[in-house]
Amino acid sequence: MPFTLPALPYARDALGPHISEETLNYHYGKHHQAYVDNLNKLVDGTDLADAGLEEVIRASAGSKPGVFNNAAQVWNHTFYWHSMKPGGGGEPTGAIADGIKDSFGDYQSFRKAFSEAGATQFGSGWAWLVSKGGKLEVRKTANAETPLTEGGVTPLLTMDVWEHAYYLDFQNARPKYIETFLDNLVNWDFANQNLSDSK
Ligand code: MN3
Repeated sequence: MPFTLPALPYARDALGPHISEETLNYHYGKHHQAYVDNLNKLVDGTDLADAGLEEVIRASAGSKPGVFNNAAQVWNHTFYWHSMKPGGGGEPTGAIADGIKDSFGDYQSFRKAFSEAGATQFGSGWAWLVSKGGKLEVRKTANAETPLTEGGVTPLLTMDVWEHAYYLDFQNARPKYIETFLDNLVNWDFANQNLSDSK
């Protein structure tokens, strides 16, 4: 079964004015689609052709970089689209709010750590909020790297900091994009759901 591009959880213009329809047309319609298409070409006729996406990611990590990069980017992007929602942003509620207080002290300390992870990821990559052993942690990963390959870690939320995620709307101002992600887009419902599923 070939991999397919998962549907966006909202319309391509729904994140405006923060992230434009034009960005979604390229980022979702071209980049994410290309990772799906490349992955299908790379696994066609191999023993991974019928494997699930997460299985392909784990099986190719460290051994088949072409397959890994495309498979992980398919997964990371789907996770990223769900990490945002129209009318999102602001301080979390529910179990995530309690977890952030418990693990970081307060929301502002989390915000600082997450923003720094995104801003200091040199070149392309991702910033993450993950759950590990009952604590919440912030991570940054390079290129297609994903916390999925790390045992005992549940990704809760991600932010794409590849230039293609923000260049059309923010040009080189990655910190402004990060601020916008946190203030106007982040989907805490999704993070709460992932935290709840991990227990
Ligand atoms: Mn991207």
